[in-house]
Amino acid sequence: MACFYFNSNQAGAIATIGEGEYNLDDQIFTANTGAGAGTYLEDNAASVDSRETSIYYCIHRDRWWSGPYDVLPAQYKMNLVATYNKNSSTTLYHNH
Ligand SMILES: [Ca+2]
Ligand SMILES: [Ca+2]
Repeated sequence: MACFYFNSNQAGAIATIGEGEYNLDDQIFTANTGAGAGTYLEDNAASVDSRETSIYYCIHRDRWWSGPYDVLPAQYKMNLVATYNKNSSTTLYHNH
C-alpha cells in the first residue's frame, strides 16, 4: 500500500492506494484524517510513504502512467518532487 498525504512530510489528510491506478480523479483523501480530507487525490498530494516490503511505486504527473514521475521505494517516505501537487496516476512493480 502507498499512502498519499495532502501536506509535505507525511502530514495532513491521507489517501491509500493498493494497486495501479490510471487516474486518481475518483480517489479522495479519507474523511476526518486532517487538512485536505475529502478533496480529490489527483493533483493534491505533497508527500507519500510506502508500507510495502517488496513493491515500489511510480507516481506519474499525467493519467495513464505518462509524464514526469517520482519513484517511491519499498518502506520509504518522501516528499513528491516531479509530481508535487501534480499526481495523476500510479503504477507498481515488484522488486527484482
Ligand atoms: Ca482511479
Ligand atoms: Ca496531473
